[in-house]
Amino acid sequence: MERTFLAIKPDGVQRGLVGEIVRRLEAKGFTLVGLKLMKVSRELAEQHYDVHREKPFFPGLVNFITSGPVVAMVWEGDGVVASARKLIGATNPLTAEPGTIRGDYGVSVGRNLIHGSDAVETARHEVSLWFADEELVSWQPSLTSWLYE
Ligand code: D4T
Repeated sequence: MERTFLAIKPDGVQRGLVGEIVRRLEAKGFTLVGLKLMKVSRELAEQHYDVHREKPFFPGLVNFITSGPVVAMVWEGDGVVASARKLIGATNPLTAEPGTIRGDYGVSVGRNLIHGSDAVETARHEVSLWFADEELVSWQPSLTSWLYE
């Protein structure tokens, strides 16, 4: 089953949106297989955002993601990588569609509430960067036959 890495950023935690964001993913039908509240180290932040290292917003991004608690999560389900990106919405919350997390709750690209892996390969890399194998729980939700044909 496909897995993705999602992280509620410090703005999402500070604004009390952890429950609402988790609720949306659960209600959609995805399965939570890993979750932890953590203070992100500068080293992990720089590794996670390595592709943006040369961008002008990189230092601000690293400062922001290390500035407060982050809720790191792994979710599982058919097509979860692309679908979670749709639930999250466009990078800039001002242009994100209403009904998406960023579209409903954000106004600024530097405070866009949540990260989601952008491809299946990236998800594999990010899950292993943020979680040890023993922190992930494989389980079969009893609702499966009501979610999948
Ligand atoms: P993440 O990686 O946080 O899920 O965001 P996206 O996948 O939607 O967008 P991204 O990789 O292009 O950007 C990563 C991260 O950088 C912040 N950012 C981005 C910023 O602060 N200023 C900017 O101009 C851009 C483009 C927001 C998300």
